[in-house]
Amino acid sequence: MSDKPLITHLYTADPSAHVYNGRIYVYPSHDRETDQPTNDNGDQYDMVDYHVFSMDEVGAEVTDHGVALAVEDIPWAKNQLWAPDAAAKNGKYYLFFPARDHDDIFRIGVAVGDKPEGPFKAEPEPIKNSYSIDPAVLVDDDNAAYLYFGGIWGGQLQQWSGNQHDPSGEEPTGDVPAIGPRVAKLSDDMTALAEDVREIQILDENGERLKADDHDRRFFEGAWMHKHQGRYYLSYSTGDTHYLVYATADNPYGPFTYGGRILEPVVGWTTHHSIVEHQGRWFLFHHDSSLSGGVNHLRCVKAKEIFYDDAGNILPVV
Ligand code: FUB
Repeated sequence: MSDKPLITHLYTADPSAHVYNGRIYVYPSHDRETDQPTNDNGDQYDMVDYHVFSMDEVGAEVTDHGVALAVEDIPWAKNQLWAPDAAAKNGKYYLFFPARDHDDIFRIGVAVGDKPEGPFKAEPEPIKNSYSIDPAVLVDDDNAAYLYFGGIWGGQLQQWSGNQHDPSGEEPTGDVPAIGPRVAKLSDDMTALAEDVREIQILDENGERLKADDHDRRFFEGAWMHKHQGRYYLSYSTGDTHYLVYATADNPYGPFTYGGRILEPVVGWTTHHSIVEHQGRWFLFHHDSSLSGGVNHLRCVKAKEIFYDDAGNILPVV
């Protein structure tokens, strides 16, 4: 399978892929050149709108459906439209997205549309009690929907403990448990949380929580949830060690047990992905910075077929 970028007329990243009406839709971040400084806070990821893309299958022509949502149309958002996701339920389509609010706190918003490609109309306020970045939504087989989210460092998740905001919070170090991604069930209309936000536990092979110093395996950002043969797969980026990894559970809340690596580091600092089934084959959508010659905040979306072994382990992408 080709390793070429799927989209070359724009810089795109953080692809969330879904199949609607038999067609693959991709909801990425829209990277752009910026005067903002490059730092660990991620100021250089200075995005202002979202485009939606679609294709008949991986390798086919990609359609750019244009701007589906822009920061000026989101009353509560100030800047930094980071990694989005989409979900379909009750005949509507929902675009979930993070942005900084006017107090510079990352929150998660939702915008509603009638078609997979949008346009989407943003709710006037962020989702109440949401925080941090990188939303990913699973609509389960029983139609219950779960919002997964969170990202440390620039994504501010280390500032939230017990769902309370402490701006001085830092990533822990040592043998204490690493920070986990968050999950909450969504309301039936998909615009609110239906329960308190819970922290997800990711366990090692001995049933112990992954440690804060275990940077090769601990959660950093970019959670994605998919189901394969009835099992729940939480996959995510390890951030400063640049891996895409996964953990599995028998329910949407976990605890999840670490399973292994999916993708080794790519060109560029960030790595972020989604996993989707299309026509009986499984695909990893992800990004790297090859299109810009390695500029971290100017990325491009790619797709690769992935495979499971008989035990349900995801085989590392070669
Ligand atoms: O695209 C901005 C941020 O970079 C995303 O929210 C993170 O997951 C990382 O890919």
